Amino acid sequence: MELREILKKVVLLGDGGVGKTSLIARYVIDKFDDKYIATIGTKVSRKDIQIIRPNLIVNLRMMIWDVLGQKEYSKIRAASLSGAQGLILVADLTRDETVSNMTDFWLKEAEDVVGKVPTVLVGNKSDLADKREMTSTLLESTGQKLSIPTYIASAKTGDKVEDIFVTLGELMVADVTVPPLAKSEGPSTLAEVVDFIVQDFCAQYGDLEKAMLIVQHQFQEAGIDIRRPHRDAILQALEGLAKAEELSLSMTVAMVNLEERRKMIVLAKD
Ligand code: G3D
Ligand code: MG
Repeated sequence: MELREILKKVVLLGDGGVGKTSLIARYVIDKFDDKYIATIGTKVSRKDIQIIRPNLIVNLRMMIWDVLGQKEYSKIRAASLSGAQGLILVADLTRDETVSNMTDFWLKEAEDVVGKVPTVLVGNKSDLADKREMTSTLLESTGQKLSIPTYIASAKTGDKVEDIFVTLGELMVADVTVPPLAKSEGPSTLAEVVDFIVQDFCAQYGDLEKAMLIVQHQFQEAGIDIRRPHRDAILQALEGLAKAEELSLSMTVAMVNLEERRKMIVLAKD
């Protein structure tokens, strides 16, 4: 299991009053690190999410930029847009013109600055029933035409808000891969598998010295003779390593690692 730490800049765009600030406020619970850059009217919030793929855990930190909605401030916005790696374009379902502006104005402006980057379209205020049916349909067909994921959401009720950011996160890390472990060269005997797991544990733990002490302790507890490792003893030691990872990394990382290592041990040749 490989672990990657990735930082991405996300910018929300759309007409004034569509709900950009409200969507961010709804999604970003921890406002501890919020910064408000008053002079350029831009606020940056932070949100960490974890994306799990086969062989890979991505810890994604999104820096979410809420920029000025007035069309006139295009130069200031260009500065805020620069370097954006993901876009969330927002329209207000109760105002038709915000839907057409989303693609005709905002998407164009963004592409002029950053080119094509992962994007999600949002029709916000789905809780306001009147007038929203027509604009939802228009928005969804726009998204389909452009092959951009589209959500009908509500910052007020929270409906689909998490999906917007998670989908964008997944799109932004879609190109993050790990070199596949060549089957023929991968660990195959029990000793080789143990060697691989110890190295993998140390690499993920970060502090090599401490990691080796943990390995040593867990192997001793399980009564492992490193020259002739016994399968059941190793499986027992893996539990101990997982406990250490749960404390130092996270519950999810520990669980995914444990499952994968167990499989390797069970499949290894004596
Ligand atoms: P902006 O940042 O895009 O300019 P804001 O938009 O987030 O400031 O929201 C503009 C107004 O719309 C706010 O109302 C806000 O409460 C409201 N709003 C945002 N999202 C929703 C939603 O999903 N449903 C409803 N019903 N209202 C929403 P005020 O009155 O504070 O200006
Ligand atoms: Mg705002």
